[in-house]
Amino acid sequence: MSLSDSEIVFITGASSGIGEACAIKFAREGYSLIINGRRKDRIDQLASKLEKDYKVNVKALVFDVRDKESVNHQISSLPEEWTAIDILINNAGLALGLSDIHEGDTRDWEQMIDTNVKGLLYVSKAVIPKMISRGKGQIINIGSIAAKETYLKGNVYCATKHAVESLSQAMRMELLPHNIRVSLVNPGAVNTEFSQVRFKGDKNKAENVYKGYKPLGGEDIAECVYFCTRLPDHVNINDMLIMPAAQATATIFNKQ
Ligand code: NDP
Ligand code: 8X3
Repeated sequence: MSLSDSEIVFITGASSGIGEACAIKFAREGYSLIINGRRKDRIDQLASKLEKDYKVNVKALVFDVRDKESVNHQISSLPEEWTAIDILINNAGLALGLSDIHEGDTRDWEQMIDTNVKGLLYVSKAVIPKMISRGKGQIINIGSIAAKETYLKGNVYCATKHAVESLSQAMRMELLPHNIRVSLVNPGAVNTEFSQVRFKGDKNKAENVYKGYKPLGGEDIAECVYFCTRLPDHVNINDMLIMPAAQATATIFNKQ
């Protein structure tokens, strides 16, 4: 399908987990994709796979969402035919560490705040003007159960996701006159690279998070994100919370 005949979806953090699953879902449905992540090898590999398997148009954009200049440069340098972005999925994000606030590593705090909050803002600010000029668009922000609850030792990560919830509300209000729909999609436990990143490569700790119950997979969240985008134009999902059936709250699980 040519670029002008398909909608364009831009997914940040598509090199693994939920973002990658969204990329595969939207490619399967025939969308053109702009995929982002820092790991160039992963992003290039995914771009080739999507082009080959689904015969879709893919643009790989390797940048760090924390780097404002890079975000602006990469998005403003998109070839004209790639600039009409219909759907932005702000997914890039991470948790680092799990510790009481007085024992937290300030570098971890900075990276979480810079990625989950400031990165989301930089990308959104670079993409929204064209949506406004086209009079349409949709933004899906990936929040978390951590946007709804604060749990012990989750302090700064939870705060960043609460900020994502607040920013989603702000975007929904301020972009309303411009016909831009904004959804917040909040997953509970999803088995991705999330815990490997949080525990800095400690495999045992990471695997333990998903033991004794069936967690969500990235593809479960991709289905929900896709659902938000396929509703009629007069319908918007403001806020969605998706949990494994075996998880009631951020910390209460039915583990066998
Ligand atoms: P993964 O670690 O599998 O994926 C995270 C993605 O974000 C990767 O593609 C990573 O790519 C990208 N990323 C991280 N930092 C940056 C950065 N600075 N610039 C660009 N890309 C970046 O985890 P998930 O798929 O689980 O996480 C995706 C989102 O879902 C996050 O926002 C997370 O907070 C949220 N979430 C996850 C849950 C879970 O249980 N897994 C539950 C609720 C929400 P790269 O390293 O190549 O840059
Ligand atoms: C990721 C899920 O519960 O670790 O956002 O915060 S949790």
